[in-house]
Amino acid sequence: MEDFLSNKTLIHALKMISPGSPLRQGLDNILKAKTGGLIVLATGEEIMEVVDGGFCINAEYSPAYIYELAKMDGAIVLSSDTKKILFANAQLMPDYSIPTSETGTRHRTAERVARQTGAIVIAISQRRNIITVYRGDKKYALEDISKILTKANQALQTLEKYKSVLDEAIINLNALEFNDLVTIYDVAIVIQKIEMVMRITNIIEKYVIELGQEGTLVKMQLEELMGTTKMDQKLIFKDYSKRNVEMSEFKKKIKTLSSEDLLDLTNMAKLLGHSGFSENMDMTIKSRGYRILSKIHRLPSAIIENLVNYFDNFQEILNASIEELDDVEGIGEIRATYIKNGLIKMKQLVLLD
Ligand code: 3AT
Ligand code: 3AT
Ligand code: MN
Repeated sequence: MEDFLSNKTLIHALKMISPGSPLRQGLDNILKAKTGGLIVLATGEEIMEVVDGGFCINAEYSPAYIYELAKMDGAIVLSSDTKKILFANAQLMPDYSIPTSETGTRHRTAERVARQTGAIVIAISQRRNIITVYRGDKKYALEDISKILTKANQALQTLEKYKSVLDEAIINLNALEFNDLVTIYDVAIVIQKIEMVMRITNIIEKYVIELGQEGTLVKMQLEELMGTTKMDQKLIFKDYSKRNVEMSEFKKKIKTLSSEDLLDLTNMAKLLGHSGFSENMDMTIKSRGYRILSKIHRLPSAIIENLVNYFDNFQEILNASIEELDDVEGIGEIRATYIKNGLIKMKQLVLLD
């Protein structure tokens, strides 16, 4: 069931019924009243092919109305934006040849209607106290908010650990870059740690969606912990990848690595376009300078681009005189001095770390 996490359409459904939404309030009312319920979000006219009988309600949606209507047998049909109650006490008649793994008639019907129409269908079990969401051939049983919160907080703790390991690796990379001592190995470590942080972040983002309003704190902590990680990934890629590798390709491939393959640093080197032979991992490599230059306050990215293209690598930029910097397009004497001083100051700070 957990594979819903990779399913965009189900994520959209979960957003609609996340805590705080009017629909969720209605579902919680029905859950408490123990009447059970079967709710369909009508995608369009085609949903009417499986709806038979019932009352045409055509009223504004409210959590109280839907609770009253759930006392009746049958299904409730809502508009796809959940703003209107279209029908109640309706009989759903999906194609009975569609397979279903459920047992009770309510849940069998829900699964079949979802498969047949692609609509979001929600079954609230009368006795088992569970809300199940169906869409296409995916289904997901909503978990208790407190359980998800616990999981989210555990994941945040893991993220915190990963992030502090990443921070150390980046501090180390800073020092190596200023001293011209970077090896492919050092870059690979940072790339690996960033990916580990990204993976746990993705998990927490899914929890945040499911938590809705209850997830505000988790979301804030997540953003705080993530900091500039996404940007760092992009800049490190620009600093060290071979010219023939695209960032989009790199991102696609690193996401699909198994957790074992992620542990092998030679794979990180390969993803950047390097040979990845283990005997080459200690070879020194030069940064282009994007990442460090972007730390100079208010230096426009167009200027960074010109600098990187004019000089061969970051060491040359670092060692360039003000006059040499002045020769770069878009850089006059004032800006050249500003860049030079910025780099000197950063070098002092980095060597203190
Ligand atoms: P009550 O008057 O409420 O007992 P009803 O005609 O309103 O009967 P419900 O929709 O409440 O019927 O369904 C009650 C149960 O009957 C639910 C389900 O276990 C069983 N049931 C309904 N339709 C079928 C069916 N086609 N095949 C097997 N069991 C069915
Ligand atoms: P519970 O977990 O018992 O709530 P269930 O899947 O076991 O659900 P039941 O057979 O007990 O389902 O049926 C419960 C009610 O579900 C009966 C009826 O009000 C509604 N229901 C079942 N099938 C349909 C259908 N095809 N269309 C509309 N409502 C239905
Ligand atoms: Mn039942």
